[in-house]
Amino acid sequence: MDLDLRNFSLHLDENQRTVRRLSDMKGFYADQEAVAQILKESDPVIYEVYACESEEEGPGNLSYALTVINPGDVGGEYYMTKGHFHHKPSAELYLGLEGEGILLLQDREGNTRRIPLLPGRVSYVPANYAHRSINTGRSQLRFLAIYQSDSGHDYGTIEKEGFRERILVQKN
Ligand code: S6P
Ligand code: ZN
Repeated sequence: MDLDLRNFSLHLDENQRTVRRLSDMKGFYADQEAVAQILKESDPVIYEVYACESEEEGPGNLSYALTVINPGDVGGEYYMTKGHFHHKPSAELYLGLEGEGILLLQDREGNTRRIPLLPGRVSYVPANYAHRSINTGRSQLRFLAIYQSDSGHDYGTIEKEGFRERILVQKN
């Protein structure tokens, strides 16, 4: 993946792509009737991740990944990532590239915080916080994440316990 911020061109490598469809994350959404209804017709791509492992492996090295979240909602709950803790407490930087969204943080006690994910803005994920990204806009949300290569990803805790906050489409 090459990233040219001056021209805002992104060259994505299909070999590094992970696709998350609704069927991969059914239980993450609150409205199970809406999930079932959508899946009767189609299985939309919620987000994609293009991950780059570092050239050097082991403690002290960095990895980075580009995430693309499509616009949309499931029963009024915006498209979002699964969210995870890092096994090894380690911070992470997010750089917003396109679109608008929210970075939802939650500590081990369940306290939450919302941070804007916007183009050109660097958002900080402190160590020991679960983090989930939510696309609250009408276009794709794209951001680059930079993290320690040996962070490790714990998805099980969030899959089981969820986040205490849900980001819902505002009804006018
Ligand atoms: C990795 C970093 C991101 C996420 C990506 C997808 O530490 O936080 O690259 O992996 O945004 O989210 P998730 O929760 O499916 O890994
Ligand atoms: Zn992370």
